[in-house]
Amino acid sequence: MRDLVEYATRDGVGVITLNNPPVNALGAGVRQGVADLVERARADGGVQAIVLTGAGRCFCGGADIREFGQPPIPPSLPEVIDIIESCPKPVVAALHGVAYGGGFELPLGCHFRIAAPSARVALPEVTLGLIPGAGGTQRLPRLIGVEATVGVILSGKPVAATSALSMGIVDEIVDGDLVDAAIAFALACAEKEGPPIRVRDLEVAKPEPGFFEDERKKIARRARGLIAPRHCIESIENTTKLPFDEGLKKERALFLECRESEQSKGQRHIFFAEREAAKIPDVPRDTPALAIQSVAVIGCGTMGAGIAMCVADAGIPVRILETDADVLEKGLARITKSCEGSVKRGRLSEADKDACLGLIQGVTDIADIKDADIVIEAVFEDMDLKKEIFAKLDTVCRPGAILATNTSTLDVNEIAAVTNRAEQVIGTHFFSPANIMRLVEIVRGAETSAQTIATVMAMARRLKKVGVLVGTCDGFVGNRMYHHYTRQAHFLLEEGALPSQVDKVIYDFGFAMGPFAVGDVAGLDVSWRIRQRRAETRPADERYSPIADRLCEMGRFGQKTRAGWYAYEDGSRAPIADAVVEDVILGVSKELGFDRRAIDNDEIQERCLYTLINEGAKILDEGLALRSSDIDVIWIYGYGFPAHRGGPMFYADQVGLKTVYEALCRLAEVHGDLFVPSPLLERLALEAKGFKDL
Ligand code: 3H9
Repeated sequence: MRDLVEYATRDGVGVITLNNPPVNALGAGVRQGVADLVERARADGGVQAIVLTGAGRCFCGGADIREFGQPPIPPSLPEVIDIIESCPKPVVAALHGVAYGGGFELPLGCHFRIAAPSARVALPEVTLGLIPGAGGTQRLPRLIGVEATVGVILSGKPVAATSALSMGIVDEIVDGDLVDAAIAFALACAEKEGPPIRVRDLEVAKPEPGFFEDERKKIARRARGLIAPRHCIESIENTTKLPFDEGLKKERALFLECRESEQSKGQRHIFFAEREAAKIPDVPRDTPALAIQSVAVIGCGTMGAGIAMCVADAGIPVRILETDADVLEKGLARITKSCEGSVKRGRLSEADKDACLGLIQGVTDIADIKDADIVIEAVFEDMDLKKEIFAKLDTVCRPGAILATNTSTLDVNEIAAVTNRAEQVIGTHFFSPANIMRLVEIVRGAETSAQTIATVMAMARRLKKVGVLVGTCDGFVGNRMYHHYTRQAHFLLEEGALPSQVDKVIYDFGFAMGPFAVGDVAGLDVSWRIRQRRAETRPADERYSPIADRLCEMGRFGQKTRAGWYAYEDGSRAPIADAVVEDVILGVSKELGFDRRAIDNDEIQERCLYTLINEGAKILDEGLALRSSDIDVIWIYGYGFPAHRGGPMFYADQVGLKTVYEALCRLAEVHGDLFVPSPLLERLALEAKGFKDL
């Protein structure tokens, strides 16, 4: 059996190599291996110093997250780090690739750190609802100060080797063979007098008075309701109040509290769900993907421009086709402005902006996109228009090119049917703003080939997006569920609630905005058009709320008209409750014969979320999503479902499907068919199972 940790001696240096692919996670076997081998090197009179390094693509991706929630297996990571730190022989960590989480705390316990230029260190625990639990909050402040530590730990973002060097995190960056350099470095350290310096013994410089209070205020809104960021600050602050050992003990307690919290369970679920979404049973990982060297986007509206920007940002040349030269010019100007805005906000360097803009070319003749490897159509939601475009693309584009539609609701099969290459037609549903939002629903048509799917999934990864494969149906997974969620919100208005009350409940649940505020941002005319299209096929007896239509008929399209579900003052995005809207709502309630009543917040939350979950269950039953966790990923990355709740299906499992089922049955008795639990939900609830058991 392969050793999870390998050992060799070279020139009087014990070289300990983590060898647990793919990321050398610090599972029980690795921890035991490191502890044993440090003891072995310590006891070996022929060894003067120790090098700790990682085999493969990185030093270490941190604690093995899969072990959380399992009974603990000794030695713990803090124990292993203590063995390293108290070793009288110098221990040098040699870092390459990522050194994240526990994989960074381990080197912090070493006496020296050297790095290859590829090295990146981070403490991303907060993104998993955790605090660093193996000394990171206690050692890093001793090395770089509390201010810089707060930045590293609360952002969870990687620090590149050069910054790590200037911050004092690493002692040296080496080109050439990392282990050779580490051995030479270790031997030089061994020659120095006295025991090696331990990070734990360094003084912590006191920050300005009020520093921690300010940091707490800064995160108050962004991290509202979250345990981990507050615990991170508390633990870092402890370095200014407590001796090292006490601070470490407190850190462990805070870490364990986080680890057992529902919030961290939700965030850990999403970490794995995101990676699981890349696995498609009938599209094996080795399916050869086509090379994407050039992209064409059709339409230079908000979506087209956003898609083009993220394609160019990934270094791929992109042509945007817009037949109207004026519209094209305006679209390109918007792209330039948006890139300049990113420079101002520090998200993009001037050079990267120029490189990005240099890769975008506007064209007005369809013949100019004939050589593209993939064409992404992003014109507005009109089936006839899309069919016309795809028929033309099929004749113009080179054979083998993929034709993708950015439709958010329309039938990909119907679009594919107008081409002679249905196997190369696919949906790529980006979310707005496309250059920011991480989700792409990748919509598989009945004939879409495995190669087309593999190519588009790989392209999504290259664009730094999370691609989730879904089947074809009206609205696909996300918008189909969203429709049921917002529809419930509209019914609540008819029965007695107001937009601000519903939005507050959803905000308090953890969404950044409630459905009405979101509607105003997205533009109420967009969903109005969709409702008009659906009107022809809507069953006559289906409950339908006309409130949104009434607002649209009044020209209230949301923020862009400074009036929608709310009113907006000039230049402000702050929603203000509007008596006009209330009049419309009250009028509709009266027309429909509702006796308005006080609706409590629990009812709002249940009705909005449980109908969402119920629709998710139907989607699963129909095979339109591969797994419940894919639905969670879609909702976290596309609709702002709070990450610490793990997504709607995970949340349902946490609440208990029996509870969800019983609530839906109760609601169905009062409000009718819209709440009838899906057969899948019913079966799982009655079998005392969850979506996770599917
Ligand atoms: C921690 O350290 C707590 C400590 O403070 C205290 C402890 C006491 N565990 O992302 P990829 C798997 S908390 C288990 O596709 P990449 C991943 O699931 C941890 N598994 O590759 C995937 O499996 P599969 C703090 C892990 O090159 C495979 O590895 N650390 C772990 O794009 C490849 O992953 C973090 O938060 C793990 N820690 O990115 C870092 N990491 O092939 C989390 C990865 O079956 N990890 N896997 O789907 C990452 O950010 C990225 O995975 C990394 C590699 C950058 C490492």
